Amino acid sequence: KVPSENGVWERRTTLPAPMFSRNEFSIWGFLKKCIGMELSKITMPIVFNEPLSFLQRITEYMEHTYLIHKACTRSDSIERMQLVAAFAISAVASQWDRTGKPFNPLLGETFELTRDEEGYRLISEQVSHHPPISAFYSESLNQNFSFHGSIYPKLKFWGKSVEAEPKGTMTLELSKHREAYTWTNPMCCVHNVILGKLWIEQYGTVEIVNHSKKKHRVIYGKWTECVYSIEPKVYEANKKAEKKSGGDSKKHKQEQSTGGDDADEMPDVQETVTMVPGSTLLWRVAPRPPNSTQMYNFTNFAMTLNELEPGMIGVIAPTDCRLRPDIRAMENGDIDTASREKERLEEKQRAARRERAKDEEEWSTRWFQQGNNPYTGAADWIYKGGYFDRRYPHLPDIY
Ligand code: CLR
Repeated sequence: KVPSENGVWERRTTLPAPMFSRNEFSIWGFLKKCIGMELSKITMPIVFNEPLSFLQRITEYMEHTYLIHKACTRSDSIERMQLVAAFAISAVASQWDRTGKPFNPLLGETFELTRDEEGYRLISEQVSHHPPISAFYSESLNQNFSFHGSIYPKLKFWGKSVEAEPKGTMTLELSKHREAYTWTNPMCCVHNVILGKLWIEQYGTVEIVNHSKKKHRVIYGKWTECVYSIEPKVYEANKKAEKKSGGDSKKHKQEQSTGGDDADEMPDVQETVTMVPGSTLLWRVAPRPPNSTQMYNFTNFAMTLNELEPGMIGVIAPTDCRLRPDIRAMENGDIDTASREKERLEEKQRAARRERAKDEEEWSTRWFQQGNNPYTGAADWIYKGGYFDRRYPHLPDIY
């Protein structure tokens, strides 16, 4: 809460303390005791965490919301589609090099993000504990769009790597244009959990469906870097010419990470996207802040997520992640308190579950209800409304 020189409050650009060194800790030394166990049930030592809840981590999808605002201003549906595609890709850019494990949200935990200056607000809730499911709903303050979905991160342990499949549908509705887009997020793989340096890869096909359109543009680029759009004919012609001239006709196949004893080398992050002449740039990633490497490789956006802004206390819901004492202690560099508090909260959650079982009481979610996606029919979690009326009686005491 540091007021800047002219007395206006500004969002922080760093965390209160640098991260704890992970050098003396081997993930493998820990994980090998857990082979065959279901990964979501394993409690990892807290040094492998980052001081954000999973609800906050998925809110990073919102970092480049300006792309949706821009899409809303376009009258041409093809231009809108390109910007939506850029949004879907840019939404996962912040995951690059982010190998810290976010805190598992407690059942009923919520996270609110109101960004007046970026013209949107978001509410998310942990709606299921086993399996872990997080639902979110965001809307622009000028009623131009809503973006919502649910994420069930299905984790698989492959030996050398951990693979996360973010199950769940993303839905973007542009109300003025009466358009709805849906897509699913790419797979995420954390390499070298046994030896070598941890690094993150995201891959797989992300098909963005505007439920009424044919192919008009080719969109290409890299999730860590930038996205371009181009006329399909120009793109194909260029590829042909490139093949003829024997130019870099693309790419080593990603080898399966189960084989071999050596570490999977992390590709160099250089400017690797070659721009095809005639392309328009849709999005480019911003550089990470200078202190990022000591701060869990956070982006500027991520740095701000757990900040308690002036006037927030007593206004945000008492279940909000920012009020979790374990995450707070960790971001302050107090790892012992963080670890103790984490255990206390998890035990409190178990005790509450036992109580409910005794009374044969079912857990009821607060802001979302189970339903079907209106466009794809897939199982989904639908926002019930009401969070921003700011009446929070009878919320569970989870901290
Ligand atoms: C990536 C973006 C997706 C949603 C999603 C689902 C699962 C997340 C993943 C994201 C990021 C990486 C992640 C993973 C679950 C576990 C893994 C947080 C947010 C961490 C890095 C694993 C750490 C464990 C090692 C230290 C062994 O759309």
